[in-house]
Amino acid sequence: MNAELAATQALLKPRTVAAQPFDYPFAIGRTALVIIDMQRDFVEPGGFGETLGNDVSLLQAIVPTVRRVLEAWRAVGGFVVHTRESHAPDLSDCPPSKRLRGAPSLRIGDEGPMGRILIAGEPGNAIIDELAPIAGELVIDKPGKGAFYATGLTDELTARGITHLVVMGVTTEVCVQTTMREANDRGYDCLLIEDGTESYFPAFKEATLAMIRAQGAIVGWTAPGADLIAALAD
Ligand code: C5J
Repeated sequence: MNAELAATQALLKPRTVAAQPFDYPFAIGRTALVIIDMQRDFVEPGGFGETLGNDVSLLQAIVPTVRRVLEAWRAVGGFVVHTRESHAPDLSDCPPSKRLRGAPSLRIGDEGPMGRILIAGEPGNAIIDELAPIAGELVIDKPGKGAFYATGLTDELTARGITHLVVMGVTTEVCVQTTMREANDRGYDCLLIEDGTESYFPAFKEATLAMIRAQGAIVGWTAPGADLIAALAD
């Protein structure tokens, strides 16, 4: 068998992850790894999240796992999508309903410790260095919490024949959960990596994991990152 044929067969080989509420079937070549909003302003000390009084060490703790899964996924030639919660500098894509809620002391578009909050191109809006996108990976700037709303994500996935999403990132109950629900309604089978997602509120993370896999995977599946990596080595 020539090398090209062997690589194609590996990408299309049926695999399973030991997941909850039952095994998650997937093929690497039909699956995108989607990393939600691992941005400096949410994750790093001194950013937007910490300024609002959140303990960012909770979010920082998942970075090694997210990186391990990302590196394993890159090593097998899987497709990667990174998202950033990000608005245009003139805020034309930020409805007042979004801007006016939250902490009145620091709103989207205000000058924060790492530049204007959630504005494209500002230092705090960047993905953290440890998880920086590389050539060939897709970066989606999203004005909503979900990665499908007002973005080209559906077209990008359809063009690549993607039917399954493996999801990591922050925060579990906001942008991660919203993206999984949007994806589920669009027909994607989604697996959430349990130790590759985090919330500023641990109880919200646990509740989200339980909601996702309830009622026979009503939104999707959950599994530890090590179990996905084991499935890639099969
Ligand atoms: C995300 C947020 N990324 N919590 N945003 O979850 O506002």
